[in-house]
Amino acid sequence: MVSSMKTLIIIPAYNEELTIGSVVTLAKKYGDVLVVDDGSADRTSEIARNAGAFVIKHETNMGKGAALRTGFEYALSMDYKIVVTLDADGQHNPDEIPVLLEPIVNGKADLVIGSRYLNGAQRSIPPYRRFGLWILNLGTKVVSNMNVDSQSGFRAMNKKLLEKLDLNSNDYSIETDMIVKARERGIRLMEVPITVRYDVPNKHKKNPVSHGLGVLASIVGLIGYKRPLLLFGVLSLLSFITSGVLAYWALKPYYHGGRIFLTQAIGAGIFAIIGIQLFVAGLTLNVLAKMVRE
Ligand SMILES: Nc1nc2c(ncn2[C@@H]2O[C@H](COP(=O)(O)OP(=O)(O)O)[C@@H](O)[C@H]2O)c(=O)[nH]1
Ligand SMILES: [Mg+2]
Repeated sequence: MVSSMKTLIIIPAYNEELTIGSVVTLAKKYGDVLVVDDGSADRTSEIARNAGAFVIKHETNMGKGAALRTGFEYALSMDYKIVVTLDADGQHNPDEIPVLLEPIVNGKADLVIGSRYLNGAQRSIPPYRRFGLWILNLGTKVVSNMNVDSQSGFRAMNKKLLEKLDLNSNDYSIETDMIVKARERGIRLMEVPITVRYDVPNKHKKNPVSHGLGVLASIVGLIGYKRPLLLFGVLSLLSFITSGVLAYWALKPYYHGGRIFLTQAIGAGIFAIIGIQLFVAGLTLNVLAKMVRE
């Protein structure tokens, strides 16, 4: 089944000369292919072009999110009805594109996410990555109420979604950004099972710690924006707990007939004040966030 609707397959690529050729060749069966070469220093552009892709090249490396946004702009300007995004490193299987297209073509969803959690494919994810993903998925759930494979870059979407979302992330946080904004704007979201390969030569461009922390920072930012009372409430609670521990420490000698530890007592006071301020900030921002939403 190949849809008759004009489909663009967008592949963000950064130094992927080893895999881009085969990914483009396989993807071509399902639509036009656009490779956004994000300032690669290798032959990604040349190979992609020879394999039959249209190539847009960023002069410098701007990040996966920026590359996808370049692709989305191109899709809108050329009036594509459907867009598929997939990774250039060979981790995704282009022959699964029809599975992602089906709900879009049949009008059942506006955004389809390829999920590693629906068919047990998550078992092939290395454990430390699985833990990181668990945290990012949880964070995404807190902001969007959607329990999905939030970091998967294998997705299909229709034109309506592209027109409605003004994405502004430049890095990997674009994946969460898209889910959160889709949810806000009443977009129908669905997941389908996909497989992911971990035996490819260049599967991760960034080290997992900075990659994960970068995405996490943006999710925490979103939590502060969407659910300020939760974020500030947790921080405030942590301050009060710290204050309690210090107070206990300060007062302990006093009950044994000695004098209180002054340093710990001052610390306890400071953390109590911080706790109160965080709580008040949370309440205030919560009211503001409500006002903005109404
Ligand atoms: N355009 C662009 N693509 C990137 C960049 N970093 C990674 N990618 C692409 O985004 C996809 C996923 O990146 P990858 O590092 O494999 O993510 P991971 O598998 O989740 O660790 C791949 O196709 C990369 O080529 C970047 O800075 N710019
Ligand atoms: Mg990868």
